[in-house]
Amino acid sequence: MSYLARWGCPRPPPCPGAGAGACSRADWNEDGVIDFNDFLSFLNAFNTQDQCADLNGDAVVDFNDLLEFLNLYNVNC
Ligand SMILES: [Ca+2]
Ligand SMILES: [Ca+2]
Repeated sequence: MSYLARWGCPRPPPCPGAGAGACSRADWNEDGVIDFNDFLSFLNAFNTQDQCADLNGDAVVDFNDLLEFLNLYNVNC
């Protein structure tokens, strides 16, 4: 499945946290460390309904994705 079909947005891949430097999807700024800056960056994407914030892949950005992020956030790199 293509990126566009998967995420339904014109933004090119990868989403934050999915790049080569990322240690987890929660490493939103891909600096190899999961910290509060990643949480703030994710919240920005979440608040703007950025499809990259759809972490559970159900095509909706909602509270379940925030919970999914918190699960990833609690896993140290
Ligand atoms: Ca980070
Ligand atoms: Ca979702």
